[in-house]
Amino acid sequence: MSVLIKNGRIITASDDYQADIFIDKDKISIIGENLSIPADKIIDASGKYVIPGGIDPHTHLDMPFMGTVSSDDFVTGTRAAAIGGTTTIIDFAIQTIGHSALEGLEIWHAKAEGKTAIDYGFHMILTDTEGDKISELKTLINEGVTSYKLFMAYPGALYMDDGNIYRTMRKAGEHGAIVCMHAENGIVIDEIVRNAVADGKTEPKWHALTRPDRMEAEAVHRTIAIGDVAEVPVYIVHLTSAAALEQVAMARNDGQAVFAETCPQYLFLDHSYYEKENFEGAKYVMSPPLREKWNQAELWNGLGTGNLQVVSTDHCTFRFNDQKQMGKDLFTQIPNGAPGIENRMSLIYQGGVLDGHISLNKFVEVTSTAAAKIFGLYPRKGTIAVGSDADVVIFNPNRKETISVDNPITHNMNVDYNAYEGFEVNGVSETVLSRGKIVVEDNKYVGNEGDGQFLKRGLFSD
Ligand code: DUC
Ligand code: ZN
Ligand code: ZN
Repeated sequence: MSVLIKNGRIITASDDYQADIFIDKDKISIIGENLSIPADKIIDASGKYVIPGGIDPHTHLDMPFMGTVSSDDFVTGTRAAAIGGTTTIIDFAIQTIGHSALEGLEIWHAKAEGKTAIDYGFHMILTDTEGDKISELKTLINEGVTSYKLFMAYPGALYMDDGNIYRTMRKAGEHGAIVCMHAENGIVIDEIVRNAVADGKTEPKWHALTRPDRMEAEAVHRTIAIGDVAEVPVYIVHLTSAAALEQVAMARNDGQAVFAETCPQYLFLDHSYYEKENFEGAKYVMSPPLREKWNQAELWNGLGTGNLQVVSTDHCTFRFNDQKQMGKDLFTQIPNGAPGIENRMSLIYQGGVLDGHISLNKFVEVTSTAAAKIFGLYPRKGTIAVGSDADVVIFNPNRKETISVDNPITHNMNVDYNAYEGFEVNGVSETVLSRGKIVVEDNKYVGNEGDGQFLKRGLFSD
């Protein structure tokens, strides 16, 4: 199959120019002006942007968590991602405590293989690296799993203490890998939660009120300090607050290899959502929680200045009508997570570019290129260049949509609410190619289960 994309405006993290693209099988083969090459399919991209497919390096599909399983699996989640203009995800495989990480990886391969609409990689959530288990890091790297997520939150579940964090970081650093951190002080938070519950505070808003931003900033600081001593690059996932961002900015100023992502929910939603009536605040129960609105300007500024490099989603869906209801009587039982995989590109274009916070090039950088570079996928993914995978999005900047669970152009996720219900976006991914195959055409999914392939990723140090 060959595809010729004509008359588009090509935007990468560094360039902005008018040209045609010839795709031969799965790669970008020629980029030039006025190409007239016979092709199986010709797409007219006049008046549209031609951008690298989005990369969402933080998703939780088909994940067992808090007594249930996230409702989007690798079929529905990656299909929705494709419709929204994302052509690569990096999901999180989990090591169960007491078990081998390789066993966990095998389980996640079985969940995803032959199911996905787009390419995918895995980070590994490590919960236990004691004794011989630490040597599994080398095997994971050989398997193309070159980044690890550790948790300072969720004691008794995913939590790892500082000693284990240091040992794991040290080994990852020796191998040239990168460590991602869920940075919230779970020990202190659990104490605050116990006090709140004892005082009869049960509604969803107490989820947020028991997880102060100071406990995020403290954990970010600790991650950076331990990472420095362990000599490993660190990546703070789902950073939410100005206080936490300040810690990242200071470390980057000092020249330390520290990176961070934020997510649309922290850029667009805020603490007031927890006040919604009829238990609707539960839709926004996620960790870390939504913050006071004033933090949003600081996060946009962080993306603009480069102290934040990536916008991911932490897509982790639980239906409102049954799964979120598990916490009807007590906020600690509400499964943590919210949807976003399908709406990220349009939201960041609207809130970032059109509302004047970031340039078009920066939009491409934070939604695609930076994640490819940090997580060992560049230049195969994350740019439009000869030899790169033909993961290409034709993005219409003049198309207006209202995000809604009832709008099939904005909601194909397997969850019964949209966190951005009623938000207007001017700018939509219309046609999406994944390794040269058209998987979305005029906003309709036209691909097949299993089009996506597992990506063995390179090392950060490379
Ligand atoms: N936070 C969430 O809200 N859900 C999944 C895991 C996490 O860290
Ligand atoms: Zn997390
Ligand atoms: Zn997460």
